[in-house]
Amino acid sequence: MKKLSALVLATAVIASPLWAAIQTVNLSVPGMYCASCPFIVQGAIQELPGIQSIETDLDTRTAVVVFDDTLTSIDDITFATLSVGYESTVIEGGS
Ligand SMILES: [Cu+2]
Repeated sequence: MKKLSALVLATAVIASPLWAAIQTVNLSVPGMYCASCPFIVQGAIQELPGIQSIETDLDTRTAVVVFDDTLTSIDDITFATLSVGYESTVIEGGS
């Protein structure tokens, strides 16, 4: 088990420069209702590794996150928003 995780880690380190991909995800964050909500959501996402940019929009209650998918996943991002009290879901049809 220890040997396997070391191998996986080594593979990930070697592989990242080759397959590093910058992805954009559009999220619906219906729980944002006041001016400070977007900042709380942004702050939570910002803690994750590989985040390139975050744009939140209170009017449409959405967040557009640009991230390095070798460092962070969409699941990580939605978990981060949930951890500060905002459920978020991927908007279908987003880039
Ligand atoms: Cu608020």
